[in-house]
Amino acid sequence: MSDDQIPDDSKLTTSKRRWAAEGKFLTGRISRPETERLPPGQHLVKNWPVLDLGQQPIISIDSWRLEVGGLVETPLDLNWAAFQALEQSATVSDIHCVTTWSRYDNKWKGVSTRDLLDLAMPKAEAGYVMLTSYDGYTTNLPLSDFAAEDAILATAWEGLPLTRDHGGPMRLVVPHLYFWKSAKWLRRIDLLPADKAGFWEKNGYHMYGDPWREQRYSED
Ligand SMILES: Nc1nc2c(c(=O)[nH]1)N[C@H]1C(S)=C(S)[C@@H](COP(=O)(O)O)O[C@H]1N2
Ligand SMILES: [Mo]
Repeated sequence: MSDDQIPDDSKLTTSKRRWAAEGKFLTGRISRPETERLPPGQHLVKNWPVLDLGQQPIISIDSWRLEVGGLVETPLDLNWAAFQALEQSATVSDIHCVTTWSRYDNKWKGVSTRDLLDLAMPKAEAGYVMLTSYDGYTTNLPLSDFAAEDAILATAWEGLPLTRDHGGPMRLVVPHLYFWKSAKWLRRIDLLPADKAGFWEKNGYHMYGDPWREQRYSED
């Protein structure tokens, strides 16, 4: 068999190469000097407060699913075993909540959003992401921010399984945006052509939510 035969998966290979070549992943993260570590209007806490809509869903590992749909070449419907079989990553990042608390140096383990996107392969028209959680919560962000280098689909915090109150068994962590973008109990990721408001965004929170520009509310 010769090397120059076109493989069966040529379509996937081509689109994966195109996705990588576009370098979309590289545009989302702005690195900031250490002196600006604490964003304006924030104060540091040592504990980790719990904030949500008040209903903390109980999701057994057996029934857990993560779906990825919308503008992707390969829609995904992963069960827990399939998710655990993906490459596992570790990150350390700061939390900035719009209610003014920040918490430094949180150690996360899970699947990087980039590794998940490498599987699903966003189409060229995909520019935004809508996240939907098991409690009915939704939130939106640009694809390039979702794909930030340190964004992670976290299953562990400080070496222990993520507890239910903080979004276990799996939550998103996008550290460079206010923490309301980091959906707990994540169940579905949809790639969209245009931005669409999620739960808090429909209720007056900012569509983007950059802590360093204090984008707390839509008028900020
Ligand atoms: N599914 C879901 N995710 C959510 C929320 C929610 O109500 N439901 N609240 C958001 C808000 S407003 C914040 S500040 C953080 C809080 O995460 P924590 O409780 O782990 O601190 O989760 C975000 N993710
Ligand atoms: Mo929040």
